[in-house]
Amino acid sequence: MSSMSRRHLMFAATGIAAVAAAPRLVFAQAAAPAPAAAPTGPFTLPPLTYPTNAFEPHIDAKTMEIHHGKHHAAYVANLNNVAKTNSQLGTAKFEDVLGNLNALDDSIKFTVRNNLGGHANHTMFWEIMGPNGGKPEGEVLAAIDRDLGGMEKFQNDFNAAGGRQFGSGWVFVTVSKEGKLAIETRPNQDNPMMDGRRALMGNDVWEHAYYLNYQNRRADYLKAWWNTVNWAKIAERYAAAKAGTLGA
Ligand code: MN3
Repeated sequence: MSSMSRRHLMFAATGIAAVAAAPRLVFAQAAAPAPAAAPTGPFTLPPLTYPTNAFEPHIDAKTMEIHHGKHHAAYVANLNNVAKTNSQLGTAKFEDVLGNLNALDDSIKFTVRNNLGGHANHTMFWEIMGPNGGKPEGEVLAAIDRDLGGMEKFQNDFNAAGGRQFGSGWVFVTVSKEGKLAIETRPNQDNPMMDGRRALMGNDVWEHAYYLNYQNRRADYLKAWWNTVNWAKIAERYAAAKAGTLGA
């Protein structure tokens, strides 16, 4: 990275005047894939708490290996690259950065949006999946019945929303501090935190999440994915949302 673009890499919030109108070339460089040797830094890839074949036949081991070990790892590596010259980024909470992207210098906004969004989304994604995930119970089940029309309608609506998402993106269930649930979709690696909301759970509908096994059959993947959901973890996240402590 040139010293010129390095000078662009600073938070506007530091009080140093942001450089206006960073050239598009800087955006393109910043969005490049991770280098072969991933840099170390404050961001780390959370390890999976289950083996990569835990969800077969619904999600194959190879997809899990590539999705976690390559795609998510690339977001982490890209963040560590940005953090070399923006150390504040490494210690900030997901929600404080993603909820305030306009505070970032233009030269890093695009990279942070995509890669911190991707890191947050995938951290949530691995967390809310698990083998023998059970069924929704208690407060979560009551909220699904109250806000989403019951489990069958919820799953149908969630799958339909994920199927409609054009191109790459996510389908989420958001949760308010009052515990109210809603389905929403987001393009690319955007996250509800960007609008001050929280994701209770979500499914990745990027082709990299399913293409090896399902090719163009996203609807089949969306249906099968429910077999991987860890409802005990979602209950924990629901409680955290109501306590105001739910991050990514
Ligand atoms: Mn993904």
